[in-house]
Amino acid sequence: MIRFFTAGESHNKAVVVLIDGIPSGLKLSLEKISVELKRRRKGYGRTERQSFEEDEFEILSGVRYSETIGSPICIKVLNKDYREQDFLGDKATPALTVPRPGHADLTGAMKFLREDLKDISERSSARETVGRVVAGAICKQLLEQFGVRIGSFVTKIYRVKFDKNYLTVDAGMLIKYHEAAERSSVRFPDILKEKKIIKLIDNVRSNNDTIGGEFVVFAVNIPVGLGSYTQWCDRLNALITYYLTSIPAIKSVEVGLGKKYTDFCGSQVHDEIFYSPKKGFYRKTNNAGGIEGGISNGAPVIVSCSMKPIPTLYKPLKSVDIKTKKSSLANIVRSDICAVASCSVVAESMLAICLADEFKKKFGGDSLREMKLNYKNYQKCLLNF
Ligand code: EPS
Repeated sequence: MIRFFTAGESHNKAVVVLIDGIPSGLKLSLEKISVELKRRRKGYGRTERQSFEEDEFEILSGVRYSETIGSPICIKVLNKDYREQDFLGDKATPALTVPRPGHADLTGAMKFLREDLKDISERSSARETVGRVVAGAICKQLLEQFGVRIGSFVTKIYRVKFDKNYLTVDAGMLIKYHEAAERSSVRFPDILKEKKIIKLIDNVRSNNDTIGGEFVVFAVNIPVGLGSYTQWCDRLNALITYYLTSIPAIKSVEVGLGKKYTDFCGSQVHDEIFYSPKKGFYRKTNNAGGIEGGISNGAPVIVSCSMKPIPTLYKPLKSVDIKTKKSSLANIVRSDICAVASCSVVAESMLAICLADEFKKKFGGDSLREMKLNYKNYQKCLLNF
């Protein structure tokens, strides 16, 4: 099993991630981890925090001479915006007492019985996702060993939409959209709409508001057989949805055609099955998003996520002071205007972690060598199916 936990607050010394279950013998590229962290920081509409954070990281355990050894991997990512006065010595900064609607401030303070909302916001901040991106970068490297590639592209920012059909069996097409997104400052694959989106973000910024959007995250070269229908908690669609909705601000996840399935009759939407001795069983369409009966069917796994507008607003909403109980405007703190681009990178990481765990369950093994042998054997079984 591959599991991970993060620890750390947004302005404390560091965010730490502990990843357990990565098999031994995986050569780790630190450069690839840095690249993923850099991708997370990018995106037009983010705050100055992302321009000065360097996400310098240090491996504390589980790796020797750049190779995993099977023990838990612990990695620390430094916060350049460390605010010592908020964490050490006697309380030096005034308490924040007016919760932001839509954020964890009020529910968190009531749950943990805290009087300073910073106790909540410091940990519930999306800064925590740097830890997920580090874990995801390692899982991506594990999946690469099996030819799996993960990518994403933004499909909607506020009301500007990417209108091409992305539900395809053509891995090359998905990678093309991903690569176009990589060249865009908002990770939007239709370059003709980029200027419009930038203008939109500028307008929203001048109105002191925020906007959300949608993005697609996908994985290609996934073998048949990950996940299972035999137990509710093993269904691959359920697991992927769980991993992705755990990302702050994600409000919905749709597999394949998602809620659009309801616009059609069954005969119009189910992906018909074909066979050729060369390809084996295959489909020409991919409305299922690569998953049938809770099991991967060999087509690209395609999932769409929606992200709400960030609730930290320069135009604060009505709220109530938790100390005085008087009506008040929410606390104003630094905020992103639009973070959909970064969120898509975090989603790639979460999908990578989920799929790496499924690979481990299906192909087992404490070492990469063992895992590869099991993978090859299963491919042989399928040839004779
Ligand atoms: C974030 C860091 C945070 C926020 C943002 C995401 O930094 P700071 O609070 O210093 O500005 O910019 O957090 C949120 C959007 C949120 O709602 O918590 C990051 O590194 O991603």
